[in-house]
Amino acid sequence: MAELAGSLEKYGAWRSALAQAIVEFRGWLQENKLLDAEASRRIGVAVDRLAEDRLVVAVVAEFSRGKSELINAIFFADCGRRILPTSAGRTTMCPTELMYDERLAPCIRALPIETRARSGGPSEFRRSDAEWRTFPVDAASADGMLEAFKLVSETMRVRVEEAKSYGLFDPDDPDQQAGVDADGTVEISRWRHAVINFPHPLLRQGLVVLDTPGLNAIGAEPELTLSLVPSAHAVLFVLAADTGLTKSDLEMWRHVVRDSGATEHHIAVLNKIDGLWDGLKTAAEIDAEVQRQISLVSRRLELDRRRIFAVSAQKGLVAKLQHDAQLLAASRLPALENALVTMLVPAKQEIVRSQSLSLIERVGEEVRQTLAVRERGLVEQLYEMRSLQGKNQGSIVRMLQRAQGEAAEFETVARKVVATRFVLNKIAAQALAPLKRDALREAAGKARERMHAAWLPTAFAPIIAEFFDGLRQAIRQTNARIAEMEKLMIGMQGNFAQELGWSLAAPMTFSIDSYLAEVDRLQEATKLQFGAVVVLTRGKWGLIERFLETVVAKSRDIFVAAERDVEAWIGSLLPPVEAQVREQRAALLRRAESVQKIRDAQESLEGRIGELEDALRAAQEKIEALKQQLGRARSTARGSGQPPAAAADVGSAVEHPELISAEELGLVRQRVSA
Ligand SMILES: Nc1nc2c(ncn2[C@@H]2O[C@H](COP(=O)(O)OP(=O)(O)O)[C@@H](O)[C@H]2O)c(=O)[nH]1
Ligand SMILES: [Mg+2]
Repeated sequence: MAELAGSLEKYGAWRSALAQAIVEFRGWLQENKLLDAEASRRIGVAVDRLAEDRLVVAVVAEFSRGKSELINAIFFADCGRRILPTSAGRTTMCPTELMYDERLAPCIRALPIETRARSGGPSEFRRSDAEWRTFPVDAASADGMLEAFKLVSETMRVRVEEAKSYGLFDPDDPDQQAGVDADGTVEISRWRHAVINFPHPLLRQGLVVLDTPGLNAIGAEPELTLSLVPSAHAVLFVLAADTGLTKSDLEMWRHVVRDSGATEHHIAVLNKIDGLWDGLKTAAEIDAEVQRQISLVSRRLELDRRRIFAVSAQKGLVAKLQHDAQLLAASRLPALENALVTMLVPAKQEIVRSQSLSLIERVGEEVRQTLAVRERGLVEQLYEMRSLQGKNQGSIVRMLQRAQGEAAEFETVARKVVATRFVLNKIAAQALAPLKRDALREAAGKARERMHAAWLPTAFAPIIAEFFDGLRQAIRQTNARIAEMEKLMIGMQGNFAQELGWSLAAPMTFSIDSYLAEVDRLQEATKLQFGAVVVLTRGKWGLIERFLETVVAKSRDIFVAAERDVEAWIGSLLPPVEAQVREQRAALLRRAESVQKIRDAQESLEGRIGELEDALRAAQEKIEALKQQLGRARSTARGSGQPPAAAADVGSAVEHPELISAEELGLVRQRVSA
């Protein structure tokens, strides 16, 4: 689709220009020896995030509503043919992600269904390559692609017991009973999850399309409903005009889509409106019928009708393949595509923009302060040197003594930083402990044990509620430690402001409250899901266990992310202070040394003053250059500026200046009192 392609392409170009501008900024900082390890790490994270940025569209529906056809029509019509197989039967048996990771050759990676007999969801298996089967595909040939995609819909016949062990067979379900052959086997999907790596232009731009199977299959894989669908940037829920809104459609809408997140991300699609086309009806009559159906869907789904699009995916695809503009208009596909573009790109771009800007400002502010300390030091030295002009040896000696005195005083400041680091490390360990895997594993183990002991499904709800209460409590504990660290830093900075006149940027205000909200959301989803699981599985322990596992895995994801954020925040506390200490120490050293040289008549006062003037000019030029660097990065982020000049090739070999060590503390003193 030209609109989406254009929009994604622009967004992609903006992202890479921004990454380039940030890399250039880092290069400049590095060249000028203004890059500390922490800033370098933060910049690295931001650049990686820009490169890996993905936009996920999930397509959710009961089978045969036309999901695959819709994906073909919206995203892949330019392949010149139907790429995802469609048929009247249950084609898409396993959740399928279409994406492109350029580090891999075009291929299909599929997770065998047998992994369902073991614990862990697809995302856990995703991390271990060995579990996946990889099939290369010939991306250059459309036939090859179609053949390859058929692989995803492969099925196999297994004995009922085996299907049961995968949680795919319910003897109480008459439909499933009817599927059992005379030889006691049933048909199941061969694969549990598939990832198609395919170098299509849209996918290259970071689009990921998730095609999901119908309610039965989706219900058996809680990860889809708890994780993949809620994290999608757009969810298309597909209905078909010929079947209307069935009970299972409604169930799917409620449990999988509506309860999974914000309505801003949801679109309902009423597909197959070509079934209403009738040579005997006028266009107005057909439109009235379409509008009537939209109203009905809007009422039943409780969804704003502006979020409902009636289309014919099939006619849309045919129209695109045959370049038939009239048919395309009749398919009403373009209106849906426009809505998708508006929903997807601008919101995502805004988030990425504000994250990048806040990084640029933060790093810029830290460097600006370092340079300000340098400038002030040089100004003071110059002033001192100029005051020595025409003075006798006695005053020079006195000045040396003063410089030595200040260096010694400074030593106590540097010691305070080391002491603070020590205390900080201790609190940091306490802050991170509640988020550790072990703590979570223990809580999960307890919940599982209690559920086993209780056995009655009615007793499960309070146990799960307690599990979530425990998660919230852990997050609050961490927050309390975070507040302590913040206080510690503010106290230390207040000291420095008083004693040394340093103005340091206050630590970034930080809490992991957002993760509390995520726990709440997960609990809500769990509650709704759990009802369905208890009903669907009719007390089957294996399925409940799998469901619980997914809840635990999802909780772990929340905690892992929280832990990472907390670690990054802690890591950002001291480096700016340490950079100032380093800068100040260097200034004191220079100063004492130059007075010493003048005392020993190794250097003329005039020569030294000249040097200091040069150094001051250089520092001021750097401050100016920093402003320009920041301005350029900012305007690239805002999307207004020119793309940065030639990409500076900045490797990862960043010099990491050492933090202040205890040995270093004595050094200043030694050097100046020599
Ligand atoms: N008449 C009509 N049939 C469609 C349309 N979209 C899909 N179909 C048919 O519906 C059946 C199921 O489509 P498919 O995309 O495989 O559905 P899925 O199971 O939701 O992925 C196939 O036979 C398609 O040809 C449409 O817009 N109009
Ligand atoms: Mg399908």
